[in-house]
Amino acid sequence: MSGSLVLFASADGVAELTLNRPERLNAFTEAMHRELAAHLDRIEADPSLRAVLLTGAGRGFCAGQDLSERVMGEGDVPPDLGDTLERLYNPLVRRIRGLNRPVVCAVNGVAAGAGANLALACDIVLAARSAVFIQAFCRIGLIPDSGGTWFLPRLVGEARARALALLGESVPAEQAEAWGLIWKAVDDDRLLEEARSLARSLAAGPTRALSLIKQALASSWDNSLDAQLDLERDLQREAGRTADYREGVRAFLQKRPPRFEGR
Ligand code: T3D
Repeated sequence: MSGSLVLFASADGVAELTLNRPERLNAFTEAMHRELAAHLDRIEADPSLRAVLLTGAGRGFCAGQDLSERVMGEGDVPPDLGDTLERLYNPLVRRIRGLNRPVVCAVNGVAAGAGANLALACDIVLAARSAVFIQAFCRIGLIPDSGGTWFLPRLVGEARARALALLGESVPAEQAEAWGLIWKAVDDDRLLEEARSLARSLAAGPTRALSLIKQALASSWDNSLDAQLDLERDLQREAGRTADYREGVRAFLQKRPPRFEGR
């Protein structure tokens, strides 16, 4: 492991990133954003890292923006939060959504504010049964950011999205699973093991097809059925030209597990 505010480790094709300010429930500082961005640069540049696992150190996953960086005295000019979203949070969410390999999130404890929405930006979210998700923004006079107003209605529907955003109540992991906010709630002591095993199996998958799947799903919300059918045609054409597709068909016919190489 290296780094300090975000730990990086890799094994079996999986890059594991651990937000590491446990005494502040891994709340984001600018420095932590910078470290996370540098790790994502490194992952993007290394094709042998075929899946990413994101988690948090200690009892929380991430409590969103570190509010001690936002203290204002009477008469101070308020910080430009549009600027911090533009420079830090929005690029992070865009990178995770657009990363050409799957991202698994293991929510080990409370995920609040931008921390909750960072988790929702990942492709597959597992959460410890003791974890909770909080759209904490309205508690401090803000609106859900980092994609919250986009993810919530799409994942849980309009009625729940409105209540979650307007009330800022805690949603326990099992409720989050039942509502479709996340993939699965798992026993606390099994979380990392299950998330690692899932990430390893994704890392051994047909990486280019998995990336094309992400691309297709990302476009589906804005496309008509006609446009989406056209996109599926184009992306499937691309998938059909990969070595992994060739291997997948051969393995099926030879009744053996496929050995995908991510190309
Ligand atoms: O600003 C911009 O650039 C715009 C972008 C904004 C994005 C955002 O994320 S805005 C939302 C910011 N986050 C919050 O409002 C959540 C604040 N935290 C909480 O509400 C609670 O801590 C939790 C509900 C997450 C957890 O509660 P609990 O009781 O389990 O823990 P705690 O005792 O509140 O927190 C433990 C420690 O972490 C505590 O420090 P202490 O007293 O032990 O020295 C607490 O102050 C610290 N902590 C928790 N969250 C933050 C934090 N310190 C700084 N910033 C935090 N966000």
